Amino acid sequence: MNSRFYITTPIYYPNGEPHLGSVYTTVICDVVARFHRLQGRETFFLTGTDEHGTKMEKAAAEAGVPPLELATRYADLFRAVWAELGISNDDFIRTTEPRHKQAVTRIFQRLVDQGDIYLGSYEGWYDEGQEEFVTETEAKLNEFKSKISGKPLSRYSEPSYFFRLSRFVAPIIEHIEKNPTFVIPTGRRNEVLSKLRAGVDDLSVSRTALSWGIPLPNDPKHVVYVWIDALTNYITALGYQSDDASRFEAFWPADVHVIGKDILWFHTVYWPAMLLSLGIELPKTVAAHGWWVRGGMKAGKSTGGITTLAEIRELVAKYDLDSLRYHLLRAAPFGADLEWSVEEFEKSFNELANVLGNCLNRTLKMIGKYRGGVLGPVSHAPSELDQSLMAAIDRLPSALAEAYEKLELQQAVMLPIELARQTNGYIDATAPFSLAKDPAKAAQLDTVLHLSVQAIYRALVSLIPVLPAKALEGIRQLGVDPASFGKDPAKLWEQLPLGHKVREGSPLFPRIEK
Ligand code: ME8
Repeated sequence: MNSRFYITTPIYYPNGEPHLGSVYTTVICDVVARFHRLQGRETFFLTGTDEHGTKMEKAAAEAGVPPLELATRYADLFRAVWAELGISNDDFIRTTEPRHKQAVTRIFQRLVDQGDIYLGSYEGWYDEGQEEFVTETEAKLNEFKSKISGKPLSRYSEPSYFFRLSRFVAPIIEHIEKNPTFVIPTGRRNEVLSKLRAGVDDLSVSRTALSWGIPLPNDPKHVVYVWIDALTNYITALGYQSDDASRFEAFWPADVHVIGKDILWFHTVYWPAMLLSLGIELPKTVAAHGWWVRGGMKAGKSTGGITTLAEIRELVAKYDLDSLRYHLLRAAPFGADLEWSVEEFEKSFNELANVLGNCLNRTLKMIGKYRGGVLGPVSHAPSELDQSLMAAIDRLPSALAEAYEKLELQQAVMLPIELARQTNGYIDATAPFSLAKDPAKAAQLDTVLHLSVQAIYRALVSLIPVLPAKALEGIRQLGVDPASFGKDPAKLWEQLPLGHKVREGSPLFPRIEK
């Protein structure tokens, strides 16, 4: 396993508040980044804002402020919200920062030097919402409306520089075919492959009709069209084409770009093509998650129906942040669409309370009552039930690592809960309260208490990336100071020693008054 890990979110348009969609992607990345940090990998987690282009220019005009002012207003809000939600990003890039603009200029010049840029004229259909030119066939197919927002497409004609995307189609197909995890989930991979095989035009990469962008080094009447400007953030933030490229050397290629499926094509075709032209390695994985939908349509700023920042804040205040994080990953397998409902959220919250919280609580109570909080041995031949719980405890670290590696995130968050569920069943079946009545069964009682404590401890450790506050609170109740983990990941998976003393507990997920 590589000792470094680099993960990115898309850079969001700062033309409105963060909402459930951007929170979803960002929380996914945060959980995965925290997992890899916990495993001892040097991790770099990048997010940021995409500030140039028609969309920003228009939003600014509507708000009656210069584009940079609008961008700054919302970029600051994004930053503040990520801090409020405990997001552990290592950097936040804004595409209007000098470090980005300077590197993009150099990158563009390199594409020119490679012979991959030529001047042509663009005429065609354009999806304003997506900032994307649409082919004649596709436009016709959707009755000249946006596939995403349903709004009418616009007609454009202007001189434009083109990037020789067509040159890279064959190598990209080959790369995707040879690397089954380059695009995940598999359904998305097949989608990209069949679209690629149908043929791809060269890509218009500059605009004259737009002034809000980075001027081309070779022809400043044009500005860089948004996708080159946006996608390159993943390397400019690492210092590519700057005076200090050490981060780029250390962290590139990215382990995973997490994106919504709306921007799959750009990340799996345009971006690799640019990288191939620049002679840079391709990212290892582009992982596309599903959409939060309402009434079958993608929910969003322009399409509506998206759970707002205010609603998210209200929920976090009423319940807690960790439960929201859990729910976002628990709600559906990675890649599937999701529909928000408070009832579904409450189911996840209750699962945490009734399975995890309850398991911790009853374990602490029992060991307190029967053994003064001190962990005894497993000193008799384990029963089948004991053995099955031992095996589950042993299996969890590798099962967890595999789930995170494959980005099976619903699995990753549920595996520890399943261990707690099994432990609850084990406690029900072994009935410690009746074992306690019979002095001849003291060794059996020790075993039940021992295994229950080890199991809930392991479940909580496994949940640190998902429930950073609650898991540590539970771990402290178990009498362990999380600081004692230090930097050695092996420490995490150590079992509690005999004679270990737990503390008293209080419910991790207190019942909510309705
Ligand atoms: O596309 N469900 O920015 P953007 C799930 N700037 N995720 C959603 C969502 C929904 N309903 N709505 C938004 C851009 N998202 C470009 C990206 S990257 C080099 C440039 C999330 O502000 C999801 O991650 O429109 C999606 O990919 C992203 O927000 C789009 O954010």
